[in-house]
Amino acid sequence: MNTGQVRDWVRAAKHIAVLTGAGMSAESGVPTFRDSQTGLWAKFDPQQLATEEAFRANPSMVWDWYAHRRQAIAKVQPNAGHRALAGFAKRHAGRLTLITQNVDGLHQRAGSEAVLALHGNIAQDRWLDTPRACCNAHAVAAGSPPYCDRCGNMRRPAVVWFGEPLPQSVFAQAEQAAQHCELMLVVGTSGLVYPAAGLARSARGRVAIVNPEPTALDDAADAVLHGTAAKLLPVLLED
Ligand code: BJW
Repeated sequence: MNTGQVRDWVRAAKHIAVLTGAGMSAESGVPTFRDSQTGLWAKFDPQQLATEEAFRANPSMVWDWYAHRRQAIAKVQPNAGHRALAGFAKRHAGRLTLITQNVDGLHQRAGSEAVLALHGNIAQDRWLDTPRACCNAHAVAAGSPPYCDRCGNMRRPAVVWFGEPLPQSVFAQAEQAAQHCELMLVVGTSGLVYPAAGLARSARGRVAIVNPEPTALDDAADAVLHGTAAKLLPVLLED
């Protein structure tokens, strides 16, 4: 299947859902998770970093890892793929629903609105334990991580770790978009993490994958385009 065919599907579809993953931001300089040489987890076991259990066992190590990533993300810029998605949505109001697993905020910085961020936002924090009356912004003591100076409740990154539920209403909107779309573009994800990957499997319309490498979702796709997000999306989404 070639790029021209998928471009025709884009033009014909009344509603398009787009599911993005870490590869979407690779050309902005944000490392992916699972790429064997450069991925964030090439050197770490995800269960040692991206779980509540890991955070409770070693809060400063996990907090510092996120702090380092936050600083790196603040220095990068959206790429041509992020801009192509934002531009298409502006030119075609109501036709595109953007669902992302990414926590980097680059879609939003490119101008995409109403992004369905399944795995949260790395720039934000929340309380680890249900906040008590004493836990408020005035009582946060500096630390790694910061904590409530009355009860010790810690701040944690507002992202979704393994074993945690996705934000319910965000996921419900994503499911609805998958079930109503005529075309789903699946961009820059390995397709290994659920329930996000299940959205591609339950899409009502055609599914087209954009990825330089094979993915775990290729068997569910009507088209697999082997190329990068920043190169292919501007071509697929041009008028
Ligand atoms: C390019 C490119 C370029 C490179 N252009 N492309 C067994 C079966 C099924 C499910 C499970 C299971 N055992 C456990 C589960 C559940 C678990 C899961 O899915 N585990 C699997 C690993 C097996 N899922 C969960 O735990 C989820 N929660 C849940 O299920 O809750 C249930 C529940 C209900 C009620 C109460 C309680 C619980 C939560 C999942 C959370 C995922 N969180 C992370 C970390 C976020 C925070 C952080 O950033 O640190 O999200 S994990 C990590 O993976 C991150 C990503 O969003 C996610 C997906 O990764 P992604 O985006 O696909 O990246 P990569 O690196 O894998 O792939 C990059 C791709 O880009 C590659 O394909 C490259 O080729 C490509 N690429 N350059 C285009 N230029």
